[in-house]
Amino acid sequence: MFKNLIALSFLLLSALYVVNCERLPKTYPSLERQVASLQSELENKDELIAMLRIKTISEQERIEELEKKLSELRQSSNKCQTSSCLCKSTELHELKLPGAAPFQVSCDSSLVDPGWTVILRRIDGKVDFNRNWREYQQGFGDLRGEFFIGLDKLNQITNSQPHELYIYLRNSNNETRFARYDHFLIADDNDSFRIKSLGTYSGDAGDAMAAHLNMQFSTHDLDNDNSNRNCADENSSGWWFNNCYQCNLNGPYNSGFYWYKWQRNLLKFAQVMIRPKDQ
Ligand SMILES: [Ca+2]
Repeated sequence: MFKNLIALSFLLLSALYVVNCERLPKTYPSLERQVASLQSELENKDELIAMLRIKTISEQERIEELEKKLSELRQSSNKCQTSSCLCKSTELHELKLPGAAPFQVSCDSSLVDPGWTVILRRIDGKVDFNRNWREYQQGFGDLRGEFFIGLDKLNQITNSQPHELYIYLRNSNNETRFARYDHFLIADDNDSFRIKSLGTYSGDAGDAMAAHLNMQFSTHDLDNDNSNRNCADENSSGWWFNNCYQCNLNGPYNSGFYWYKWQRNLLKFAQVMIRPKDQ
């Protein structure tokens, strides 16, 4: 619109000049200055429009970038709240995995660093760990005290995304050790919840789980061990027995609760935890 007005003005002035140039010789320099001024103004407006166009494109890019960040934050927040203990400090949390009914888990951020889901805890021997196959499959105990999460849940969680494993131990002298494995994966019921992977070991407790890698789970009523005997029955607990064990964190609290790679004495406390690996 503004351009059209300028152009129209220019035409009118030109026409006036043609018609009146002889009659208005004294006004000619003045008109010429006005035309030059209007042309200059027009050029300035063109520059302004070009600048505004650039600014608009830049703002659009910024909006797209912010929308992308918001979407990432939403995804991350969703992950935090549903599929693991990440972003949860302590206590209980309802875990939701794709294709599975939600269930409660115990979260821990106090022993090591944040975001761990506790899968096994031994504190005082109040809970009986001499259980049959069905009980180990479903889990048992008290999430705020001693418990085992259950083999079905271990299978579901470790298959939902890659997980690491952290085993925290304490003896009767209050000394602590740990064993960490960077890729923990448990098979399903059809493969008797075999330890399919432990990943790489690190820690100061010794790699006692190595003897149990690739072993299926055994209970007194389902012997999957590598021994001629029934390790679960002899040791009053379910575990991934081989022939029979280098560690048994489900063993009787006062007589069979061991991690031999550290010591031959009984343990006093154990907490086994898993957490999604950094992608
Ligand atoms: Ca056997």
